[in-house]
Amino acid sequence: MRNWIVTETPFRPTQLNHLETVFTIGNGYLGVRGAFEEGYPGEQPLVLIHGLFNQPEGAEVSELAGVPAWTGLELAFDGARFRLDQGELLGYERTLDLRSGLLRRAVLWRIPGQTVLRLVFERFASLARPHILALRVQATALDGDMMIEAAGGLGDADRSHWTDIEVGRGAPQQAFLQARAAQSGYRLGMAAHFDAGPDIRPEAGSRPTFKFMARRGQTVTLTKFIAIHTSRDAARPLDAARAALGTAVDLGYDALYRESAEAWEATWHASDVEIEGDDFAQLAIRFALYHLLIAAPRDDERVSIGAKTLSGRGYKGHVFWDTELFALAPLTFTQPALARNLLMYRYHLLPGARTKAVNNGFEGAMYPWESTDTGEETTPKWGAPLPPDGRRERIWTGDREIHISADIAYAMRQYWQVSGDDDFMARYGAEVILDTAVFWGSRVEYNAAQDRYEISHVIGPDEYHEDVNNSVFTNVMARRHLQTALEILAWLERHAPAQAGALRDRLALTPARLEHWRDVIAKMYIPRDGDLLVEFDGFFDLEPVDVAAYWPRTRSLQHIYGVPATNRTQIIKQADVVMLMALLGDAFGPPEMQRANWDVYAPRCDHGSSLSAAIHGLVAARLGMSDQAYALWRQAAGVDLEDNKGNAADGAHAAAAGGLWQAIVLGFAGLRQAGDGISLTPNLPPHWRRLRFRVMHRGRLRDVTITPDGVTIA
Ligand code: IFM
Repeated sequence: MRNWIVTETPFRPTQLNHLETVFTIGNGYLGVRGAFEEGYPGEQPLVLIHGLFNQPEGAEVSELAGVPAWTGLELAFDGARFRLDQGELLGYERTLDLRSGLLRRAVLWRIPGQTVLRLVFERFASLARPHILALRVQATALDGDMMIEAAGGLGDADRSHWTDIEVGRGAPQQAFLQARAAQSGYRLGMAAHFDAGPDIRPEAGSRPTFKFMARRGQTVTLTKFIAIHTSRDAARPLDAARAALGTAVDLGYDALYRESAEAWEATWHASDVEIEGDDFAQLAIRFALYHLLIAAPRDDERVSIGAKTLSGRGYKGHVFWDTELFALAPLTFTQPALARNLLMYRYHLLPGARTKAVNNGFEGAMYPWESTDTGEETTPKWGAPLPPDGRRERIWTGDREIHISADIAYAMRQYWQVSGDDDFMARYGAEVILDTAVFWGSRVEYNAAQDRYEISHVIGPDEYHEDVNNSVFTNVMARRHLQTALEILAWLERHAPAQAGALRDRLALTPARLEHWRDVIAKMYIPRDGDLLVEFDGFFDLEPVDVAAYWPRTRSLQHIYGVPATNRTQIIKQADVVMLMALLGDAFGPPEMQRANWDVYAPRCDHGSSLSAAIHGLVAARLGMSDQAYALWRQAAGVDLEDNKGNAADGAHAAAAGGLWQAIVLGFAGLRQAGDGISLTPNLPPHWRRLRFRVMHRGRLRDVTITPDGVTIA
């Protein structure tokens, strides 16, 4: 079991916020940060629900509106308030069982000057019933009788987002809350049931409260059930929450837990990765997959995974390319239904992408760099005030980081190839790919002097360079996107001619437009110097910096140099040409060409973003550099578990998590699609004795085992 369990022992009060992220529970509908029931100063308790965006008064962009943090409990024993910094902490262990989604904390505590008490806290978000959460505390007085006082309600609504807040009580053990998001209008309904067992009657008060004696050696159990609905999923959220709560209370804690654990079992059956010979790697990949699986919407195709999942306020819950190019692949290959949901999110938000194109003077659909529930561009234009003078940096990504449209097309094509889901492609994917191709056709600039197409004033994945011409990543991806669009249109004409005809009319896919695409494909400028791709025009004229000399460091080089100075150097923020290598694989070029590009670009990379290390690891593994690949993978694995970038408190990094899976399966195992099947070219880290994973390919579950002696696919 040990490689399924993330453990904190002893108590680490200096890491409260980091560990709140680590110990997040969730179920694809919501996420609950691992703040403690009793509450401590500096904690960031937070419950986020997919899609519940709101732009509060004075805010530049909308953000996920946290709902009341229902996990709070006031506990007192023999009159002493339970707190880990009071009394005597005799033992402490907090564990997250990734296999079943159960967060548990066992504490041995001496009431100040009195009885020793054993407390076990547990909580889970039901994977079987996404609107239900449960929490249980079991308290045992070990060496004397004790008086227990316990109060637990729903928590307060954040008034910067919520208005028309109404709270109340139903049955004596119950509480409810309803509210409306002031600007977006989403309505919220929450219902709570808190009990201390059938024989203990609640006290009078504004929330469920109990006061009773427990005998020495007796274990008492306090249980809290929560139900949550919003107007995104129910016409009358509070009624729906109350009904769901009633069912949950009737079922009881144990049955709810069992059905949730069974749902987890089925999920892991498809998605687990087993590694023998490396306990850390084993735990780390499961931890990464757990965070992806609790973030991936299950029943809702109008939401997507934010860069920091539902486990923190980082990036305000906004959705980036992190989803399509990093987090999605593990789902595409192991949970295709969840991958489809995420791609449908982009389909549903096509109107927003069309508006962005029009607003920028282009045709077709241009996806926003940061996306919420509307599909509009929601990248803030200005960063947070910086010390010492409160200066704010202009954020250009929303204006210039346009490769996202090609990234979405890439992900849709990959999903289609892996799943064989023709229905998705014919009814939804084709429209997205074709209308974004229309965008590229209008965005490219024809350079008559050189008889070539160029794309100026963009930002590539390397965001340290904020206004470049001919980002090779962008140009190659745009060209590939246009090729995909032509392929898909041809396929659609054969497969669903009526659909093809309708799209041709609706998107104005005239012969002249298609001819223009062919011309762009033939004449797209790809900056290169022989085999070496040039990251963007003039990249090698910039100041070279020996990135390796700045090691060890805890800050990015941009932080050390400052933004404008970094812009003038060859320091690369994250995988850019190397990202292209990861995406294109053999299509990037022959192995010597890949190696030549790696040798130039990998040493220049600062890994200033959490997205970077795993992708470098993937490419290094494919190139046969397994030690280097493992070191990079290990770095990526520490982003959330070890907080090695210092920002895990803001939420788990979805992209790093997805990158870890990709590096293992597409890198170390060397999985490729070959014709209608899959092929493997393993290059495992030398100390891995066995790697096993499953992939769903064209509706068939393949069970892959790799050892130093060979590969089996069952
Ligand atoms: O999308 C990324 C970007 O590539 C680097 N900065 C953080 C964003 C969100 O994770």
